[in-house]
Amino acid sequence: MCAIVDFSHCFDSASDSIAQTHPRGGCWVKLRTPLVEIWHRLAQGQSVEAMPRIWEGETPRQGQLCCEPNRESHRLAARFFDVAIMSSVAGKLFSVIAVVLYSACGNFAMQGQQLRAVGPKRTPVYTYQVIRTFAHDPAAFTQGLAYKEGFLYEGTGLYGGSSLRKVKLQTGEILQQIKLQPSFFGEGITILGDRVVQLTYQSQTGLVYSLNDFHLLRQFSYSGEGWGLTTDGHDFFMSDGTDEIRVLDSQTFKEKRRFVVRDGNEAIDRLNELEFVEGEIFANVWQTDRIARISPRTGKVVGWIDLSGILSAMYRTDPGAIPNGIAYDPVHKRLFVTGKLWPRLFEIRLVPRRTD
Ligand SMILES: [Ca+2]
Repeated sequence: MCAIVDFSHCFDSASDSIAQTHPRGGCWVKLRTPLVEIWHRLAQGQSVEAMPRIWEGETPRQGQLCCEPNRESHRLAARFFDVAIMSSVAGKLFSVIAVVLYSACGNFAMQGQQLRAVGPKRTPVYTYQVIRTFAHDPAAFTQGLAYKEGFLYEGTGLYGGSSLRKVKLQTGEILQQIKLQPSFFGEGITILGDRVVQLTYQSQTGLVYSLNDFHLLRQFSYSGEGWGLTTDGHDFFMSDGTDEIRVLDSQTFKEKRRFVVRDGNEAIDRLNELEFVEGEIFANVWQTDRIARISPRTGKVVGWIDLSGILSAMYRTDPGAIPNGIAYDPVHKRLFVTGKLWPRLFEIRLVPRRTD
């Protein structure tokens, strides 16, 4: 039977470790469906197994459910709705919904066996082990990161502050740098052969440089916004802030195809910085601590990486200081991650998360 439990003591916006500190080991679940729609579905007796997705460690917001992993099945059993909204004036309306939700919750719980039978298989979640840390320019608004032969290449954003850099991995020293013209907001970068390619946010302009001296070789155009960029050695793969990834011809920069990124039935949008890693595309998801591991063939999310807590909260006072930067050294199989305005860059090893 479902019960309302007050988790409000867990609400700590300064903490990234709610899931870890919660005495019952709960996890926060973000709903991709509006609360009212959930209510309708529950009222109609529909199952809700496809709605929750785990965002462990996130501070709960209005419209979220707090769930606990079912120890027997590792699936989710509904326990609670967001008590935060109950304390707000606007929460009065939601309180009414919540009562219905509470009533329906028992129904949900009774459907548990059915949900276990028909629910989607949970996508594997990985956490990380830090192998080494390196210095990173805390003023770099990182939008693109790549590695080649001992050096990092980094694209930074903001109007008037965008750049392309060559960085010494061991020290973070900027060895070479060009500034973009003030009308360009730099975005993702990638390296193919002797060229560096950099996207711009809303200027619909791509920039192609010589890797050796950052001499601008040419520009190209695309529709929509430019976010992340990577390559499999043949084509370019580009994100634009939506749930789609475009595949561009590496010579003409014309779009060859595009695909939607989905975790089960859920489209994953806000795909940001990209990196090809051992045949998969790793993608930062904007304003989260998560990296999606994506099949470039199907668009299917084959895993999640949770970077929660990798950078101490004391360095993340700026709301823009989110994870955004993935680079891979295929020779030594080293994975590097950093973020906007982060003073550290991390070499990490992925560790499957225990689901007990
Ligand atoms: Ca990258």
